[in-house]
Amino acid sequence: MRVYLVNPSHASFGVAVITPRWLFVLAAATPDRWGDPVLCDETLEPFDPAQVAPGDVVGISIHTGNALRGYEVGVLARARGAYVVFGGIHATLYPGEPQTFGGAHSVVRGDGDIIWASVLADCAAGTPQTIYEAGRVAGGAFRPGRWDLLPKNRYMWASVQTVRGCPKHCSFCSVWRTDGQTPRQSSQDVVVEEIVALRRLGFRFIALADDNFYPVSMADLDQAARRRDTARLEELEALRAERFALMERLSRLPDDTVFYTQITMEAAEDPAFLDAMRRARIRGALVGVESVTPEGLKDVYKGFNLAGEALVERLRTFGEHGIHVLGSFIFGLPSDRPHTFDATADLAQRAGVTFAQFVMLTPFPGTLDFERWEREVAGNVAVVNGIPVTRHWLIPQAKRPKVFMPHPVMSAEEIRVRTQAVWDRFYALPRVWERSRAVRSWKARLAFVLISKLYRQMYANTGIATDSARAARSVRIARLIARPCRRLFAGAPMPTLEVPVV
Ligand code: B12
Ligand code: SF4
Repeated sequence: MRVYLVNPSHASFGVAVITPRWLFVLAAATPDRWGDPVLCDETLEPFDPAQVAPGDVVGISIHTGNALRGYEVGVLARARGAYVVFGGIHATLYPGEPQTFGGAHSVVRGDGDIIWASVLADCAAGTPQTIYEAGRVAGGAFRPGRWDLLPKNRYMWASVQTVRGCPKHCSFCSVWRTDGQTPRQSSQDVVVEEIVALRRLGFRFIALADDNFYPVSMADLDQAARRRDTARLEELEALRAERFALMERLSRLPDDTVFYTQITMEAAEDPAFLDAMRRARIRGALVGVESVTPEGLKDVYKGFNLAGEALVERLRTFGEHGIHVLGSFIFGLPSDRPHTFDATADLAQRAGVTFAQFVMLTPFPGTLDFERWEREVAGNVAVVNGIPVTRHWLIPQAKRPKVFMPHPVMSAEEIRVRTQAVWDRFYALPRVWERSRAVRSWKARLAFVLISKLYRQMYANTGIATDSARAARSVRIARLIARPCRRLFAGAPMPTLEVPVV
């Protein structure tokens, strides 16, 4: 019995930005008795079903955006006589779909780290269960990835996870519901050993695939203190202390290592935390700014963020401590108006964010926004190819409409055009060149420009373009830029690197 793990994608670039972590984690969860699993990341090249033999197991991971391609792969694999098992966030939210559309024998809901061995044993015995309720694995039980199975020279960044779950409850995000609101922190030994394994292979750039790298804020500590909840206070302080301890250990890794994470802007309230990040070489972070107005923040239940000038100050604080911000902004919030677009573009510039992404408010399954939207359109839902748009991910890619939250005063097209204009403005060459001052050498500035352009092509044009010609052109351009970009990220392998002693 051979084990295949497939990361579905309808577009292949030959080179990818970040390693899909689940592939390497599930590979590590595959017991030795089944041999090394065959890994296929379709963002590199399409899966070839001809290699699958009857009785093999094909594990497929789906998020909402790639679910339909995942179902195609499942059907092809099942036709070859394989056992087909789905997992990932979308399968967790809609466990019935893979059976209906993807030829699934089984669906795993939740974390696969521990249950995968039982799933494989059941398949080998010919008795796969329809559903496996795997739930949330404790932080100490997270598996490190099998990086020895990584294909050479294909990825720019590797991904390591230090914490799963987020205590917030933003309306557009499903993380707090699927991964939970209790942060689960990975063992520091596992994290450091994984990074050393990656550094030995020549990875200098590592994305920390965390939901929120700052899981305990001062407000959380104050609240526990006010309530005289000693147990809670101790628990939060321990979580926080662990973060500092992890960062201290990361700071002992080779000087040229660069980390990038996702974090709430609350982190800038604590200069000691930002300094620890800088020492740990966490050089950049995606910060969910979402909106520049208090009304917008209220719309998405993100009142803990700042707005206006206080926001500019807070974002600048990251830069002052040597941490580059990738600001993530959402357009199409109920309180947004036409002037919000320019105000946001101006603020992003003034706040000195190094990169920015401007997304349109999208009802992602599993979120509060999705539930509200599904309720509101019930009984009057548009249908494409016989499929209601509330299940838009099942509509073939070529006909799939972009689905955005309806807005009280602007049409989706108006929001799209204005959003595209903000991307154009932020990533205009003179502005990118101006921002590239954030790095020192000419080589680094050139790399900065290339990466800005790649980011824009891979993200903005393919993500929000409506016409397929523009999206196809973006894929071609991204493919061209991707190869030279990968070389810019590669470091010299350090095969003899030791795990730093505690
Ligand atoms: C890191 C990350 C990214 C990175 C890297 C992506 C990559 N190449 O890996 C970047 C920044 C590029 C990214 C981009 C996007 N992301 Co993202 N991302 C994440 C994040 C924070 C962590 C993912 C991760 O690596 N986790 C670590 C691995 C080990 O966990 P895992 O994938 O969940 O796998 C475990 C289980 O699910 C299960 N499992 C998974 N697959 C399988 C398969 C089988 C067979 C089995 C048995 C088990 C199993 O076992 C695994 C081990 O426990 C998640 C949040 C989250 N909590 O999942 C969002 C998340 C996946 N992203 C999300 C979104 C929306 C996006 C974007 C669409 C954003 C945008 N607006 O454009 C893009 C899409 C990119 C793309 N085309 O794939 C959403 C997905 C929502 C949904 N319903 O699909 C999430 C959940 C965040 C959110 N806010 O809700 N993302
Ligand atoms: S802070 Fe980030 S990860 Fe946490 S719920 Fe909000 S959007 Fe999701």
